[in-house]
Order: sequence, then structure tokens, then C-alpha cells
Amino acid sequence: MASPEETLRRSELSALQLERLNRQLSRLSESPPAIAERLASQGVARRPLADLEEVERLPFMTKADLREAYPLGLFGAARDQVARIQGSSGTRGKPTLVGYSPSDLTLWAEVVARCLTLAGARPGQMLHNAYGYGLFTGGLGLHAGAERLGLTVMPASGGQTQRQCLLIEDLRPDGLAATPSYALNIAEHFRAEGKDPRQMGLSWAILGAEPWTEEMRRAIEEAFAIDALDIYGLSEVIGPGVAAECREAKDGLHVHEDHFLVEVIDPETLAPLPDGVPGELVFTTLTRQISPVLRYRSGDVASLDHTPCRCGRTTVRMSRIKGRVDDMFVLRGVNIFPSEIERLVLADGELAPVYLLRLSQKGPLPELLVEVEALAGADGERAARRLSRALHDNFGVRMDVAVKPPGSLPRSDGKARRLVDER
Ligand code: DLL
Repeated sequence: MASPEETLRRSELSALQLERLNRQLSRLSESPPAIAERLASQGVARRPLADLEEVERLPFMTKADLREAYPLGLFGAARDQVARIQGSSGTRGKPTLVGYSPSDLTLWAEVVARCLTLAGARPGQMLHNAYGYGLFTGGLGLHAGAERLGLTVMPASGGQTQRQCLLIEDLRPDGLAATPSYALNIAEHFRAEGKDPRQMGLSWAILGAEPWTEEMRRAIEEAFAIDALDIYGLSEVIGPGVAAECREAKDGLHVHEDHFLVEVIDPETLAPLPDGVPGELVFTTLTRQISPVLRYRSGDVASLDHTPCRCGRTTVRMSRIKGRVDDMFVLRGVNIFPSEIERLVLADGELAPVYLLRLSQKGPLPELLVEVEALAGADGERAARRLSRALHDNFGVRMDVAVKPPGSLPRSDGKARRLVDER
């Protein structure tokens, strides 16, 4: 069942958002100092906004602001008000840390519970949670949301895939939470043990934390005989729970707009973009007490759709994330996201659903090597030639394809690394 906030009329929702935004702005004009000063310097400190459109007058925040304020500078609260600290993985340099008050943790659990409901979870079911527990928000975020909804949670965390398989086989959970790449890794592990993942009794999975494609969805749904739903979020906004797909339509992720105001902008000109046009997602937290963000530039590329959804919810839907602005690379003048290559690799019936992109530059121009694996018994060389042709037809540029021995490409147990930049 959708919660009442997910079925408000647009006018009611906008009024609620405006009221919450103004409350948040008046809090922010006092603290944290970095945001308060910026608001003051732009002359928007004290006067409440008259309508939501006016949000465009407010300054943006970026990851660089969070890095500058490391460790706790943007929390906007004394340390003893903070019930929990989480962060983003920070593969390069220091992690980005965010804080939660007790009521922020309640809000987080509530939006994750909504996502699980969207995915088809019902109280009394069991969730196998294979998102990593720790600083990363995936494990603890899904855990709290599942408890809130009344599920039994198996806190498996990421890794030790053999044990994951054993627990799934013996406990027969209804749902699986993992990154899409890890879900496939688990399916592969079952098969390697001579077991059919379709026989494990799973019926749905809630997958996210990394970009994935419709082709990947199909591969996962077929592997386990389940419905696979997309969940999106980022620690700077709350963690998982910002948005998720409904099982009824599987057509865009419902954004929990009563807590998160979303915009899409052109990342170059910073101008707002209309529905249907992909651009950078920008979020404002409306209710978070600690680590609030104002027009936070997520770096994620998607478009919005305000048309009503088949499931009855009225919240805006965002498209699947195409990729991160920083993961896009340019090959002979063509802009490419790794996910666009994923589509082609997974559409090939003779290739395994794993790949690694290596970007190098020996001469004057960058070159891309697409590493793939052939399925057992398939003609790898023929598949490589076919993929090479499909890549050329699709992008109009040449890319090299290398078929690696089965099982030799790295498998992920969390966020998969798709692109290795060797330049
Ligand atoms: O990845 C939160 C999360 C956990 C979401 C579990 C979903 C499930 P961070 O570690 O802060 O938080 O990384 C956030 O991951 O800006 C996106 O680039 C990417 N991301 C998250 N969900 C999706 C998704 C978590 N469904 C960053 N599709 C975001 C594509 C996603 N990318």
C-alpha cells in the first residue's frame, strides 16, 4: 500500500514542499556556517520563498563543499546531537561523512520501507540483505527500512558469496537486496555449485547503488525467476531510499518528494531542464535535521517524468541513472557512459553478463578496450566480432574487444568498477 504522502495531488504536495523548504531555509540561515554565509551573500537568507520555482535562486552545493568541510563541518549540529555517522565509500581520498539525528534515522527507515513496499515486499516476509554493512549506507539503510516494514532481516552484508548462497538456500528469503552486479555474482555462484538459483524461492530483489540497465534487469530476473526493482539514493541526501521503482509499472523510480526536492539541470549551463530531458539530478533535503543539503549536485544523470503512474502514486518518477557525470568519457568526439556499452554486452546471447572497460592513450587519441567473457560452450571469437560491430554501429567509433577466459574478469561484491582509466 502506498503511504498517503505518495498519492497527494500535485498542488497539495507542492504546498507541503514549500512549507518544509522554507522551514529548512530558516534553519540553514543560522547553521551550518558554510551554507548560512552563502545564503546571506546571495541575499536569500531571511525572506521565505513565495513558490517552489524560486528554489532556482538558491546556491548549489557540490561534493567539493562536503570535502572542504570534512569531517563534520556541514553537519549543522553539535556532535552530541548526532546519533549516527555514515558516508560514501571514498575510493579516492577521504570519505564524505554525513550525520543523522534520531529523527533522521526514523525518516530514513520510513523512506526505505516505502521502497521495499514499492518492490512488493510485505510484512512477514524475509529479506536477505547483501549490501555491505558499515560506513556505506546500503547495509544499515536497507536493514532499518526492512525492520520498519516488519520483515525478517538476514544481515548477510557483502562478500563470502558461498555463505550467502548457503543462507539463501537454507532460509529461503522472499527478497534479496544487493548491488545488481553482486546479485549476478550470487546467481553465478549457485550455478557453479550445480544449483539452480531459480529454485531458491526468491520472488523479488531491490537492487541499486550502481548504474545498471534494462538488459541487466532481464538477466537478473531470468537468473532467479524474480522481479528486480531499482532503488536509488546517495548518502549526501539520506542513503538508499530517495527513490525506487514500483513493481506494477517498472517504469521509472518514484522520488519521495515529501522529503527530497528534486530538479534536473544542464551540468554545463546549470539551467533547469524540462521533463524527459536527461541532465544532472539536484536534490534539496526538506526534513533532514543533520547534514541537510541545498540544491546538491549529485553528479548522476537522469530525466524526470511527472505523468501519473499506473500504480496510483502521484510522485515524480526519475529515469534509470544513465551514469555519473564523472564516469562519462569521450571517444573521438562521442560521449559515452559505461551503461551504454553494458546494454550491448548483455544483449549478446553468447557473452557472460560481466565486462570491464579499459581506457588508454598511447597515441594522440584515447582508445577503449572492452573486456568480456564468453558463456560456456559459446564461440568467443565470433561473439567478439559481433560485439565489435554492434559497438561500431551504435557509437560510430571503433573500440577493441577482448574475450577473456571464463571467470577471469573481476566479480564484485558491492559497487562494481566498470571503467579503468589507464591514461
Ligand atoms: O549507494 C546508497 C544506496 C545503497 C543506494 C543501496 C541504493 C542501494 P553512496 O555510497 O553515497 O550511496 O553512493 C551514491 O551511487 O550518487 C549514484 O552515482 C550511485 N547510485 C546509487 N543508486 C543507484 C542506482 C549509495 N539505483 C551514488 N542506479 C549515487 C545508479 C546509483 N546509480
